Amino acid sequence: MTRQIVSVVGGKEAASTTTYDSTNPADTAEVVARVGLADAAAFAAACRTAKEAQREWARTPAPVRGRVIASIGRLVEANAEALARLVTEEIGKPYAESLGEVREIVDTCDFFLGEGRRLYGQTVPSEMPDKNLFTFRNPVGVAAVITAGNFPVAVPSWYLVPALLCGNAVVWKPAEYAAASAHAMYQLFAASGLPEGVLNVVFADGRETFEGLETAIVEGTVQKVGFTGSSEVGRKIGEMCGRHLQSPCLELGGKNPMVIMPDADLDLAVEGALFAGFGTAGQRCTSLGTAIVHESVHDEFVERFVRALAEAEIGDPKGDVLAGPLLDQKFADRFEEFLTWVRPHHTVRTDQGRISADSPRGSFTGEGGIYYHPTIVDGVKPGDRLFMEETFGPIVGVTTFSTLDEAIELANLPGYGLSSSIYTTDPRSAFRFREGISAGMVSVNNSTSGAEAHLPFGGNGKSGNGSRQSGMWVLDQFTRWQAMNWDHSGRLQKAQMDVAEI
Ligand code: UN1
Repeated sequence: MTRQIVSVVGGKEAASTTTYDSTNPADTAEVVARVGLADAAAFAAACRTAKEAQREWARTPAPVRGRVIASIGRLVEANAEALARLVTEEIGKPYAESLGEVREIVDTCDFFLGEGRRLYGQTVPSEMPDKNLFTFRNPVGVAAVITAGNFPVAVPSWYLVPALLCGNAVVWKPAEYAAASAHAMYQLFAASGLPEGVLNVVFADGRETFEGLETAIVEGTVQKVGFTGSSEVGRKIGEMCGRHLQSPCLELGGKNPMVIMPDADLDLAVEGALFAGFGTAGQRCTSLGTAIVHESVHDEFVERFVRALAEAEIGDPKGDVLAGPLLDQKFADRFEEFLTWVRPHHTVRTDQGRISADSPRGSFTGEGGIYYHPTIVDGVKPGDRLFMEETFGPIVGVTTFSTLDEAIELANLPGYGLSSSIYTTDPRSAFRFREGISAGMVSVNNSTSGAEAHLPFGGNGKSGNGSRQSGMWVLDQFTRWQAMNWDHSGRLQKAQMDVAEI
């Protein structure tokens, strides 16, 4: 029976105005959930509810909030397989990756449960005697969190867990096409002892969300926006927040380069390129965009890469495959449009990923599932669309370079700056690359994707506004520093004016 799900605000099911069917991309005839969508007014109302609940939650001692985070982690862990199965069913992510994604929620909880006993402020020396200076981290208030569906549970947890730990309330708007996974995750969070209204989940389309969000910001209920999604929408959110003097946390697209040096272990590089380019059907924000290969190893690399891809299994995500279908038809439409542009411009070296027996599809479009042949496009040039734009699909460009400086310039050219990678056995090349690359994340002899949950995650340029998620760095997104001075001299001491002569 099809699940019926609706928004949950203040612990109660909230009204919807329209419905959306979230389908299984491996078999689009299967409706995974019928989702009630709320309108802009309902979104704004949810933010008011969150604001009410936030006051008490902020007064709950941080170590107690940490214990709630601990119990979220335990509950997610106990339900990991069921949640991973649902993720696979709803967005077509291979089961092993879905399980890894659920693991990432647990890792995030593990990290932040202890932060409840730290959340350190500082004591700072004063210019004057008999005066003490302190700093405190205060919660921002209500965070509106808007997330994509390619990581329907792990990436949301990067926002939800630290935001809640820091004493904020959250209104979470997940992607509609991943609504069932989001709803299941919400239920686990809600069952872990969070007071009602502290975490709310609202399903709504992009337009209603945007309108409701602006209302909430104007009304003063939302103080922080967290957004993971396309650079295009991120720019709109950034502009809107900027109008109201807010700085959002933006995690946007990527055109992540992989530089392959002449001294690289080529088999390792091929393995990394295969996973980074075609794992998750190329739909990670950290997926490989262009392999930038030294001219002396280009032919050998391409030959091995093409062979490895031809041997890879693409098919039923419940099985042991490199990739399943695309997430949702809207990404397939965009990807299709991209392929139409690519075909007349390039030699497509292969479109033959092996479609496994379980896979209902073998062609570019079609009935059944939204499966696409993965494609390697050799000979992309700086300035080409394929070189410059994020595709969010299973396609990787290859180009060549002769010096490392040239490779770094090519790697930075598209203007994104999320992840990057270099394959080399020379530490000097690795460190020179790290220094020159604009990306927030650099891998050496590893894939562009697969960041660990306690390092700063985020990008520059078209990949974000420099904000960082994960680890201790995200605390600066969900708290604001407050400075306090306490003068116990019994007289008015004036900073800058009462300082002893030097
Ligand atoms: C994303 O696609 O938005 O580093 C995040 C990685 C994952 C997260 C990707 N841990 O590939």
